Amino acid sequence: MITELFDLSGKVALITGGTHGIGMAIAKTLGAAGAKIVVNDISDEKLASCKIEYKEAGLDVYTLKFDVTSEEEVDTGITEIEKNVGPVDILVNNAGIIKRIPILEMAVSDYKQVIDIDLVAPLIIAKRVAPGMIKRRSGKIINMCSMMSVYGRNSVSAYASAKGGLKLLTANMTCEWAKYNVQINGIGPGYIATAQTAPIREGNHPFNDLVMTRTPAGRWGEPEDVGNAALFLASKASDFVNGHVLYVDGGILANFGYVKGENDL
Ligand code: NAP
Ligand code: GCO
Repeated sequence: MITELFDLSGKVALITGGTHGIGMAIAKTLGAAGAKIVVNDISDEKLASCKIEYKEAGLDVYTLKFDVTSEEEVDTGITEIEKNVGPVDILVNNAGIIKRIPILEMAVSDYKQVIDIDLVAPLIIAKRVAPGMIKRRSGKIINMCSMMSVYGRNSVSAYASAKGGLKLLTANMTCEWAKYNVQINGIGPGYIATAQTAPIREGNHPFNDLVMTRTPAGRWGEPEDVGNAALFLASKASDFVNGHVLYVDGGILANFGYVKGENDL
């Protein structure tokens, strides 16, 4: 049956930063496909409140607090997951931050914090779970990249540096681990309506016009759009897809832009 391709029954999926936003959408989608869901965050409050939302979606999730940048906390967290839920079959490195600061105004410490969370943390967690995947000759790793893995723009230098690096870290994980039947891919969302983009989306922010003009689909993406792509990369349907970044962007990367007008030139 074609649906068996997307059946995640019996699989354990860890989604970092899964208490809201894109991470929650991914977790809900993978849970609906049968996976046992584990979400992490650094906020006790968000870990507690998300359980209610997941329950309303018919999902019992295992929640775990750890800072994805801490090797010690990651090791302790994964050990707890392996003991209480099972070995991690699907890792979604979703947790991430952005700081919108022009380069000359940005403290190097700000740059390093974004790199630590958005680029080094996916490495830390993948290094902890990949050995088990390699031993079992089965695993899926999904790194949350961005259209900023290939584009820059004013004020997001740290973020684009991290997401660009994550695109190539995904490629290098593939070079070393694909031979063990581990598939490592990225997802590159375009502009998605979440808390992270609220500052440049809400209150008639002019950035809205830019997103509408540059996105051929003519809308902001929804977290569920990304969740659907994650289901493909977490399932048997993508067993020969490796080192790839799947852009979920409404066509923005395909579009140089156009002049608004009668002929949309
Ligand atoms: P979001 O609403 O800001 O959620 C980010 C999540 O990461 C939050 O749950 C946050 O926890 C968690 N997190 C941050 N630092 C952490 C740490 N040190 N340890 C553990 N968890 C941590 O962002 P989003 O829009 O859902 O985006 C999710 C991912 O998609 C990010 O990697 C982002 O870069 C990427 N992305 C987003 C867009 C977009 O348009 N929204 C586009 C492309 C890529 P707290 O809330 O407790 O801080
Ligand atoms: C920004 C946005 C973007 C999105 C996303 C686009 O300030 O330009 O936050 O960076 O988060 O990464 O794909």
